[in-house]
Amino acid sequence: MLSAESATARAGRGGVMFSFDRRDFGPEFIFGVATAAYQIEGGQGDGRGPSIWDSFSATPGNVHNGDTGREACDHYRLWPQDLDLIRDGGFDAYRFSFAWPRLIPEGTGAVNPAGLDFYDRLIDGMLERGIKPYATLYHWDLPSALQDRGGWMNRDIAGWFADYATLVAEKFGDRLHATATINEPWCVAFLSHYLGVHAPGYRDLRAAARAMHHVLFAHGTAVDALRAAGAKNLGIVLNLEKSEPATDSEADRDAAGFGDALFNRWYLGGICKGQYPAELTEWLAPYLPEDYQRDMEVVSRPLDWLGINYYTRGLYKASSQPGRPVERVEGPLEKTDIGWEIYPQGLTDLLVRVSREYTRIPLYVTENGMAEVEGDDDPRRTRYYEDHLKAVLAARAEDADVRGYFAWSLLDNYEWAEGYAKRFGLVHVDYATQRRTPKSSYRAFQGLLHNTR
Ligand code: IFM
Repeated sequence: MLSAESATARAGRGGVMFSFDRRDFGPEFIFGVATAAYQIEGGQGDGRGPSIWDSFSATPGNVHNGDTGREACDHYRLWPQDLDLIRDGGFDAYRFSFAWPRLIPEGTGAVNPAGLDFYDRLIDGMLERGIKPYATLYHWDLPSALQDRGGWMNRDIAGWFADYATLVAEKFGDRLHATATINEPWCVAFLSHYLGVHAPGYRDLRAAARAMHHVLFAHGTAVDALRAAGAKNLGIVLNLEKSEPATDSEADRDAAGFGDALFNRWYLGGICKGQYPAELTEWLAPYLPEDYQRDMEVVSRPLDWLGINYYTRGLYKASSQPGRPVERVEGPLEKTDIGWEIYPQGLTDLLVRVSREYTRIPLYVTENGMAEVEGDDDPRRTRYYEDHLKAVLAARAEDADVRGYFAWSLLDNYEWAEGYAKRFGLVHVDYATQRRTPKSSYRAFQGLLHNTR
């Protein structure tokens, strides 16, 4: 292991550098960056259909400052320079998402040729630069026409999603290194249908219960469709949080257990074991789709890898409000600019837990990163990455089979309900000019990865 001093000398640049060496992760370990279509693409003409985020963000009060993804980072036009940044940073892989409404504007039926052309160019551009494409089919931009038909609340979404998956596999499958079905099903279901924070903005337990099941049923159905069309290396990306009690009281420990079921075990249990946690099936019993159990074999289709997005922990206390099972409380640890506690140990704990209790398929950290105040010099972000990459090494030392790590995000981008106010990028984006400026955290990765691909 190199000292911080020698790593800095090796990179020959100023700023905070990583204290470890790429070789500590082994020759096969994948380093990548991640983004998502709605957060960076813009380019909403050219045959792209409307998505739920277009109307949700156009509705006053939903998004900070009324920001929308209309232009975002203009990646639709500027993708060549963005791929150059990935290559020049020394990254092996790029995790991106397809926009369903760009490929199939109404969600089902007619395909948009300009959408096919865009992703053709983008994927070929990655391959030309020696970057492995890691694709996600769904990162939250549901075609509005499907929301009109009930979206994730309608069981038919499994068929709509499978048809879309087939199109992607047929057009691009032979060039994709890996494909994930869904990004962060907890956000698709609970955050968007119970907490109302993301599109479509429901606050309704029945809507949430249905979405919680249908999103996983659609995932399994898409896995079947992708495999039937010859796609390889399939997975799903879960956002997991380490659940901890606010105090050592029995009530708070129970609350943390319930929070864990809601955030983690519903998805891990469904996908890896074909079983949802009993406390949730009891709580949601009046609202879950009838006979949901018949779908569990599809929900738990074998996968080739599992992606884990990790940002922080969840701290829980027993709820004082009737009908509300638990409450989250603010913790005392140092926080990022979006208010999330910085807790690298939680990443080690989750990776070890998943590999001991749920699955031995390869794990990837498919997102990790922090929001930081605007600026090109971001030593706190470099330290965040340093501590979380060490957490990955610690998990590997405990036999968790972690094969790769993707930083969120390549660029500052549209942070959903927070609009453009929260910046997660390794590269600064001036939204007025679309000028990209690498931050010192990007340079730290460059120092780590340069000339080692
Ligand atoms: O920006 C999001 C991303 O779309 C999904 N995972 C969490 C990130 C930060 O909030």
